[in-house]
Amino acid sequence: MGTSLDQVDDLRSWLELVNELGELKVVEGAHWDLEIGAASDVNYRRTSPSALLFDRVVGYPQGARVLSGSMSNARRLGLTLRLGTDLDDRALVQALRSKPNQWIENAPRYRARVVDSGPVLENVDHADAVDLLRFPVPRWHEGDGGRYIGTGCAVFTTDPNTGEVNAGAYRMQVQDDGRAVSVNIEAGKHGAMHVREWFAKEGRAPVTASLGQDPLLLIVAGTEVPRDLSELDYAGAVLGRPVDIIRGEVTGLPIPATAEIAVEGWLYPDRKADEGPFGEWTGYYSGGSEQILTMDVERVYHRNDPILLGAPPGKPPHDYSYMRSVMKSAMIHDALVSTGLAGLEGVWAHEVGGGRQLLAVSVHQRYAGHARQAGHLTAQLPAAAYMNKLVIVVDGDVDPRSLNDVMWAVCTRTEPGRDIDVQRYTWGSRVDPLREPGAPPYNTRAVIDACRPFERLAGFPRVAETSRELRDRVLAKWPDALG
Ligand SMILES: Cc1cc2nc3c(=O)[nH]c(=O)nc-3n(C[C@H](O)[C@H](O)[C@H](O)COP(=O)(O)O)c2cc1C
Ligand SMILES: [Mn+2]
Repeated sequence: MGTSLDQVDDLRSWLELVNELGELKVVEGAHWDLEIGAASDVNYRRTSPSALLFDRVVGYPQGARVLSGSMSNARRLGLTLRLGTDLDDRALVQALRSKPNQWIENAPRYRARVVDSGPVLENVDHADAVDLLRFPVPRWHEGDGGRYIGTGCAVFTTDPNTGEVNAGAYRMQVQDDGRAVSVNIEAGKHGAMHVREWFAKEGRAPVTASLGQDPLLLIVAGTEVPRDLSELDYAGAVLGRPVDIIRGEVTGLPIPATAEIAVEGWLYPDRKADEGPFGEWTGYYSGGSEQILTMDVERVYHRNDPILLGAPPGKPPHDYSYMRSVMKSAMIHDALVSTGLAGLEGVWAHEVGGGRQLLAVSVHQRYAGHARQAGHLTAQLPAAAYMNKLVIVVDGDVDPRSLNDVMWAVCTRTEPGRDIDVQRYTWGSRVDPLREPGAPPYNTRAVIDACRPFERLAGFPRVAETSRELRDRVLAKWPDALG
């Protein structure tokens, strides 16, 4: 007993702490084919889901494990971000205020540290011995076209000119009976730019990927960190100490020294395989099946009894929708403050929109045009632009985190003929279920002004709700009936 937060330096110590806090459930005897995925999905829909650790997976030895739901509540997300072990929703959002900006600023002081060895080197398989299906790789959703070993993963690439390292969470499907793996990087993502630059310069692109690690590395890899910054250094800033890495034998690219499982190889422009369909974060099998860059795995590194970190998306809430909401909300809030926008009360990136499609921004209106400015700025912030669909601007008296209150504001303060602006040819995605097959991934988006008209602020009808004082008085009077 008694793992402390600053002792957490890999997935094992993370699991120990999470277990001590009563936040972990072990599930034995599940099948890799759909049962791990379905049990995980049922779990996400509970209030405050536990983390699930699958052991004794059918057909696999005890110890070969899969973890899901790692960060599906405030307490585990808060501890993963090293903010504390007892945070609830509100306290987590409070604790995160201005943190993303600080982490960006501090990252250069915590550059990843190269070490000679680490637990990930306990087992090293060379090309001819590679078999990714030696791990209990799930087929997560019923419509999936294969087994995905990379969901909660961090894929490492470099800039061929500067050597700058990027880490992105890009899904990886097992190919060729376990000898190869496809890496699905959407256009516009940093990893895609690196790969393109390597192809142009050297005709191939080196890649390493960690498939189980401290979930902090999944957060930083899966979140839009600015381009000129390595996510490893950003993670170092969160930790307050550098991340230890080893260098891959074949490519020299980084691998977290305490990773559970890692792979290494080269991508070639013409080495592709059929990938997908896969249940996406939009809640659809919307990407279909396409030819995707695939790497023949040169090395597999893994710890003894390795743990695969699963983070499958799907119809929200899904594995990382809560993490996405909290991180996006904090980063967009910070970015909006950085624009100099006045009167910002709060931002929330709602889970129903996968943390991207539906953003609510609350402002105290100071001048005519302020509300629209807040909305249009938000819709195009680098932290928010990808796949946004709706930005709803509400007054400072409306809680942006309450879908009920936000939609009440839309119902009562939006005049649709006047208050909905549409932006066209904006940054969409291949996985948008509305995209016509073959069409470029643009989308359109609406900025919904759900604020009282500025010129009517003073005279707008009063809200008919119980005041805080009166509420507290009746709560104190009848605690049993109302508390
Ligand atoms: C669990 C998880 C899975 C993801 N899967 C993909 C994916 O398959 N392809 C993709 O382009 N982005 C995916 N993303 C989103 C990217 O990881 C995210 O946009 C990240 O910012 C990319 O890193 P980059 O900004 O350095 O490119 C995923 C995110 C998470 C958290
Ligand atoms: Mn990046």
